[in-house]
Amino acid sequence: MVNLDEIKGPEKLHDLSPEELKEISLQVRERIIEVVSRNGGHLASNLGVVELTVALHSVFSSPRDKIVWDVGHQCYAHKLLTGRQQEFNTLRQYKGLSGFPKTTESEHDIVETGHSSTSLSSALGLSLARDQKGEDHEIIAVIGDGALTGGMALEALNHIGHLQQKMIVVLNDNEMSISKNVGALSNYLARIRSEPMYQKLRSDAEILLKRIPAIGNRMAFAADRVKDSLKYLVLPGIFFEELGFTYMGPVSGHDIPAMRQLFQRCKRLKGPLLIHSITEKGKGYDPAEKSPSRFHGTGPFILENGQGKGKSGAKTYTGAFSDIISDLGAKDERVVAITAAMPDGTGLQKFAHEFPDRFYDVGIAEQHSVTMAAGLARGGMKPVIAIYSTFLQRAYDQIIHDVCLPCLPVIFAVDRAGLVGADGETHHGVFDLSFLRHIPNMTVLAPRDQGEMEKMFAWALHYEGPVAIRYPRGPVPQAPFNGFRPLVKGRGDVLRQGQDITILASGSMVWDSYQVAELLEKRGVSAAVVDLRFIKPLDEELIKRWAKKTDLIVTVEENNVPGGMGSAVLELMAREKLQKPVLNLGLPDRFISHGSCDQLRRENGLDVENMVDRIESFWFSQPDLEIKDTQYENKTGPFTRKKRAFFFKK
Ligand SMILES: Cc1ncc(C[n+]2csc(CCOP(=O)(O)OP(=O)(O)O)c2C)c(N)n1
Repeated sequence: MVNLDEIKGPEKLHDLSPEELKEISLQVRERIIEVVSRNGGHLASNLGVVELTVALHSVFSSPRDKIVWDVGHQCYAHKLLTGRQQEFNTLRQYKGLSGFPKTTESEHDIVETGHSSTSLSSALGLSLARDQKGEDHEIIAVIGDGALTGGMALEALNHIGHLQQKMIVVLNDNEMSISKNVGALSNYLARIRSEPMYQKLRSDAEILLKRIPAIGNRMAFAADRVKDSLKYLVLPGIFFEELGFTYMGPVSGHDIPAMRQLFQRCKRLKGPLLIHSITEKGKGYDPAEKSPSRFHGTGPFILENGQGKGKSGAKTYTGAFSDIISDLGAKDERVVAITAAMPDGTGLQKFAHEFPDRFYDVGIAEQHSVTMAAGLARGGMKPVIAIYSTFLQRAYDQIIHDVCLPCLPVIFAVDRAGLVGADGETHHGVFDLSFLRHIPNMTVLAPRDQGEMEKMFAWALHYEGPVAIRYPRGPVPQAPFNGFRPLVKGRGDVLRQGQDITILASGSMVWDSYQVAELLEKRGVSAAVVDLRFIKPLDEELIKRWAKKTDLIVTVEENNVPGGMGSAVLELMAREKLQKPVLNLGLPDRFISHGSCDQLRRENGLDVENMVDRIESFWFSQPDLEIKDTQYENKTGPFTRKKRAFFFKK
């Protein structure tokens, strides 16, 4: 019997019989279910493309022929068939295989991906390069119906059709994005899939053509290329045909022989080709077939019943946002909520349920969502866009041009801001402070705990301008103590007094910084902790005061250091000629791979222990440091203590 472990490369599939290919599919599916049950991952999407992947690799010759996976979250079968079975159990683990295609991992991974709707543009570029160089391999892009809702995919379709470039697009249509797919295009695909009229008309037309003596078969084949003929008015896929593609399908993506036949046929055809493949998300694992959204991206689960393992049950930032936005929606009828295909992930499901008329899922269309929000704000509504930090990157120009320039009151609920863990470099939300804080009119905040988060959203609702509130993945701290200053624009909050060092922290790093200060105290270093609350505008007076009062400034943020909050503090200190050393703690100027958030924090020196060490060694490494008796005063009166202090040579 054929064995997956003997498939050392995809070329091995070329020699297998249909039965053996089926057998391999079963083994691939089993391996995926087993490993994802332990490591977590994009289970449902991967189970849906097992046969499709086997069929692709059994016809095409990767890496000579290039297969580009859109988003890339469905590449597990591809990994298993391209010589990575042995390491597959390390999937998504620290230093293990990535959950997405990675060119550094294999020559079969053609582009780095993680964000949606890029495959057609990448594939078009690759095919143009192929032709420029006079090569003759195939370029295949596999794109889901969800990813097809993204603007980039539609821009590429437009261009590919115009150029008439030879490439193959496999549309993997499972009716689902992460949740149910939305949009007019999605409705159109559903009609092709389900309306017996379309199916019947297609087969009638083909039978008719075949009946014409002698040339029948040839003509049925050639008809795929015939444009503007009457039959295209009634056949499925007319939308793609009109854009210049040769449409083939719909075909079951689980039918390996049928898929193989179409792929073989593609090799003989010219111009852009689109194969409409119908698949079932979660195929072959009952719990995932029943709940494809829940198993789109899952943590570890019990194999036998699909139940999640090891969830702490603690309330997350997303969970807190979900309640907050629903409360705000109940209080103010102008509040509308927007998601780009992520109602579950962003916590908007509750709002959608309670206020269906004020909820918009725009599909994977981040750019559109932001400009649409600007329109809603202009029209007098209070739009709240809930979006992951990494996907907001898509809408940078829309934020500047459509929201900030006219200073419209759009609220950005920027989720997953910080490290996200196993999804790795394409998904960490570590740039938003850098790409938001320099935009005029923008206000940027980060809550340290649930109470602060509530205050910030309530404040943003009444603010007449764009506001971004960023918060990370994971549990939201409940404030260990209360009673700090109310939220005032551009004002920070001093949480702990100290004499030697001032730690300026934001959002998810505030309570960790507090712990750092407590540990430093034990080592004889007295540190104040300030929650800046506003990354923009900064509390300049407060920073100036503390820079004068203490001898070292430490900034702590879960964002890349370049351009982030620490940079903002440095700009201020340079402008004000505040000559104090500054240590910027945050993420370094490189892409951070996958692993658990704790592992990645440790790797980057952002866990509490590492931060204590880094601050202490920075403190002691200062050449201008001297130890001197210093006068202090507390409630019991003045006292003297030895203080490590900086002196500045004039
Ligand atoms: C720009 C961007 N926005 C959002 C996401 C989150 N996301 C990952 S997969 C996915 C759904 C993709 O649906 P589809 O292409 O149909 O693939 P399926 O999982 O159904 O196979 C979404 C919204 C993303 N990866 N990139």
